[in-house]
Formats: sequence, C-alpha cells, structure tokens
Amino acid sequence: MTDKTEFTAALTTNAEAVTAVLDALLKESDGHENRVIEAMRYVALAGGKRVRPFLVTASAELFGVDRGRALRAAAAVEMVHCYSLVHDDLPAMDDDDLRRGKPTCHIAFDEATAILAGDALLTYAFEVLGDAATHDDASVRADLVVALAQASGQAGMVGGQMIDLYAEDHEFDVPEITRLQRMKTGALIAVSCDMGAILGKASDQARHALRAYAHDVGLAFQIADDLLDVEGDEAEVGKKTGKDANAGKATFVSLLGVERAHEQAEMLSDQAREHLKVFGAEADPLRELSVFVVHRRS
Ligand code: GRG
Repeated sequence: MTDKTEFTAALTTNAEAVTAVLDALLKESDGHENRVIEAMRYVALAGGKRVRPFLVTASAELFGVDRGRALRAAAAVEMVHCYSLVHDDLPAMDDDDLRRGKPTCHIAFDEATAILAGDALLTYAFEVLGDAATHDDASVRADLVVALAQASGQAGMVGGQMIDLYAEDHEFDVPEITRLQRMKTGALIAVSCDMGAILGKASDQARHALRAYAHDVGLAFQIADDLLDVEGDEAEVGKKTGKDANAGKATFVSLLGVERAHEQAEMLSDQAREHLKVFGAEADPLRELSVFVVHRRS
C-alpha cells in the first residue's frame, strides 16, 4: 500500500476528475430556470471528500472499466449524495446552516430552491446513468439505475433517514442503530462499489467480496462520523459538531463510548480489507480508503 499522503493525493485527483464531469454535466441555461441550476452547481461543485465517487472508480478499475464511464457513474452517485445533504440540511430536517464549510443551499439560495435543487440532482443522476455514454450495453445501464434507485429510496437512504427521524424520540439499541446506519449511509457506500462491479460485469465472487468490503467500510465510516461529531474540530469538519449529543440522539458513540467506538471502527476497517483478499494489488486503493475513512478529520 502507498503512504497516507500519496493516498490523499489520489483521492484529490479523483475528486477533481469527478468535479470536472459534474461541471460539464450541470450546464447553465439562459432561461429563468437557471437559478435551480446555479443551486445545483453550488452544491455539487462545492468540494467534499468524494468518497463515494472514489469507491465507484476504484471498484471499476478492478475490472478494467473505461475511466470516462466510471466517472459518469461516480458523478451520478455524488449527485444523489449531494441531494441528500441539501434535503437533510433543510429546516424540516436537521436545520443546518453550514455544510462543507459554506452556507447550506437553503441559506445561500432559499428553501424552495434548495428543495428543487435536491430534486433535480436526484433525477439527473438517473438520466446520466441511462445515457448510452455511461455504457453501450443497455442491460448494464438498467442494472446501474435499479441498483442506485434501491440504495437511494425507501429500502435504503430515504428509509434510513425516516428511521433516523423516528429515533429522535425513541430508545434505540446497537442492532437498531446498525440497521438505521446501514440504510441511511451504508446503502449509498455499498452501491458505489457495486456500480463499479456492474460496469465491469464482474463475477459473482468478486461482487460478493466487494459487497462485504463495502458493508464494513460503510459502518466504519459512520462510526467515524459519530466520533467526529464528538471529537472533531468544527472548522476542519466543515459543519456543526456536538449536534448528536445536544439532540440526545443515540449514536454508536453514545451507546459504545468513545474508546469502544474507535476500536469498533478499526475492527471493521481491518475486516473490510480481509474481504479484499480475492483481489491483488489492484485493490490497494480500496484498502487505503478503508484506512482513510476511520482516520479522516472531516
Ligand atoms: C434527506 C433523503 C435524505 C437523506 C439524508 C445522508 C443523509 C441522509 C444525511 C446526511 C447527514 C449525515 C451527517 C449523515 C451521516 C454520514 C454522512 C452521509 C456524512 C456526510 O458524508 P461525507 O462525510 O460528506 O462523505 P462530504 O461532504 O465529504 O461529501
């Protein structure tokens, strides 16, 4: 494996490539609808670690997928992620005014525009996947669309968000929190790997290994997120911290304690790499990512 700085450089290079694709896809218009496009661009081009796009491209690389195609799929996943952040930040949900170190979309624009920008990012993601430029095989495109839809909707991220709202005034234990987080955060992380496998028409064995890896990385990522809420520096994290404790929310950290949460994240990260044993050095970027997610500071 490469060292930490080299990995961070690779993550940045990939993030820049995805941003360039998003920039090209999100074309401005000279019509009165341009305000929503401006809001979409504000959100989608605003930075972020681009972990999900990295998972798409690194998984796709295992199967020799054309990089341009992988980047389109990566951009689609990032659009869904960005939509979820915009809607999550709205007053009706988490009511946040800072995201990625900048005013949230509804603060920079207005609530109605933020709702529309989220809606448009979500739908555009599927348009991009359905376009022949993403893959010349229509069945691959259909599989990508179904996989991302399942991960994003009621059985995945939206369902997880619903449970999260329910959990605000109900007692949750570790298995319940685990299911919530698998849906809310884990589903999009898992589908990012799966989309690489779909693009590359991977064998069942490879696809299973990637799924198992993504499952563990997703949970490790979430535990790290909960830890950042407790231990992170607001300026570095780019959003408000201490929110979970203030809201009295059950998280992995509130249930396990800080020390055990760190141990659990490390254990999941190790386990994630175990699942990659079916691959050789070509899976090193995924191995490095599993280390990065638990040591990240934002
Ligand atoms: C509103 C449908 C809907 C869903 C919202 C993903 C989500 C569900 C809410 C985001 C709130 C949150 C803090 C979730 C915990 C983990 C998470 C998704 C963190 C943000 O993802 P990062 O760290 O962000 O990858 P960047 O900015 O790096 O892209």
